[in-house]
Amino acid sequence: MKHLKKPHWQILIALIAAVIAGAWLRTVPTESAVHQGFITGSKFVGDIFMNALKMIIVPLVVSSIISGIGGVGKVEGFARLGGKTLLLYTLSSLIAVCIGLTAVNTLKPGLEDGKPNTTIKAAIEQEAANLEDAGASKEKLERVEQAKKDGFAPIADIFKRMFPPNIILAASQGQMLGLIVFSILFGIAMTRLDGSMGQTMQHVIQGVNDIMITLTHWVMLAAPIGVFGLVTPTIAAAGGEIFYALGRYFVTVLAALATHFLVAMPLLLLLLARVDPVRHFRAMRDALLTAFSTASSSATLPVTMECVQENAKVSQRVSSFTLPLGATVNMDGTALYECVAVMFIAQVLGYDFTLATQFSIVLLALLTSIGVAGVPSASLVAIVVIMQSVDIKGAEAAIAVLFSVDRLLDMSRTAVNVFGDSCAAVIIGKSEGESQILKDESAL
Ligand code: DAS
Repeated sequence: MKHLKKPHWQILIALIAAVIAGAWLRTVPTESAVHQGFITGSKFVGDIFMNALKMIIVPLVVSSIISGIGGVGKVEGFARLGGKTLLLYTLSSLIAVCIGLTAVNTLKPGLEDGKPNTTIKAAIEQEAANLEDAGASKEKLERVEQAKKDGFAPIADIFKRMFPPNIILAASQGQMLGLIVFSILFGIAMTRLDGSMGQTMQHVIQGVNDIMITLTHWVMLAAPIGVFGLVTPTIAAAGGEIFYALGRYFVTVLAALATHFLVAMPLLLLLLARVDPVRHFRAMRDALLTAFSTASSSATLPVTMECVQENAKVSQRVSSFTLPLGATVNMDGTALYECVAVMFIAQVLGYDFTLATQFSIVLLALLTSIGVAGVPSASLVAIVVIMQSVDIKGAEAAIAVLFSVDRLLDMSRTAVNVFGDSCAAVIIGKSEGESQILKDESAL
């Protein structure tokens, strides 16, 4: 029973319970009081858990980056860290997109006997026909528009977001990039304080960070209940018919994500960090389960930082820089997903893309994944941008169809996003000579 003390076992049991409860709810009439009560209660609990995670993000990330950079000290050390991080993020995302492109060209989920899948084509045309109707697709389009506002920023905006005019507003809007840049600049300036003032500031900031880590532990105590509340409504709502038609698409995305998660990233860990990938999977269990349950890299960030620092033993100096940046701009699972989704829709609508067009989709998936926010379903908007860039007509209608089965895929790709960030932290930590990484068996 000692295992049950470890959060990941409790979260795993909560996930299984949520799947069972969700499946049972699908047999209960949706208008019944039982169904309504159960869903309302689950969403209430799930929202509170998500809010509690989000509540600690800003003070944790800001204090962690500032005190982490205080530890780096010299600017050149920091420039080296930054260069390695960006190089590694680009490499891992590129590998992910290539895996996605290979999978969608091999499995061809958008084709049936070599021809465009008529069921899905009809669903997209139906959505397109509904566009002027105030019905379902309008509401879905509004969700896409909302996601555009919250979840995706074109590349040009990325650089503008790095220097927000109001840092408090950026914090309140969860604009992590501006916060990260501000924290880095603040940390570097703090290292220039002389003598006792500099040390006092470093102690204060480190103290705030330690307090925030304690709060993260407290929030994670509620993880099993929160996870149950988040996942049950998802399982209960998952529509059957559209799932069947999109089955091969679903399998293609999951197969590609699994390849990146179980093959590509472990290989990078072995080749670049010479660490045992199994030990890293064990270290990251809580964060992976939280990412899967919340479908939000940002909300999971406090848990990711806790797992990387306390289980994998990567220094705060490295993890406090690489992880918040990764949760914002490094999304391997998302980049892979965008590539598969765009190619899938192109297959369904009968487009036959040349290698050059497919290469541009790879590049666009890589670049747009930088702008995707770490919130649920944020990448759907990036997919619209890519489709419009390669002249696929009816992108919004296609998204509205994908939206209906997106949640479970979003949960999966978010877990891959978080795992990719954690692998980068380990690889960079090892390259910085941190020999204690993944050595402490008791922490796994
Ligand atoms: N859900 C997003 C995240 O939090 C990723 C996505 O929408 O693709 O990472």
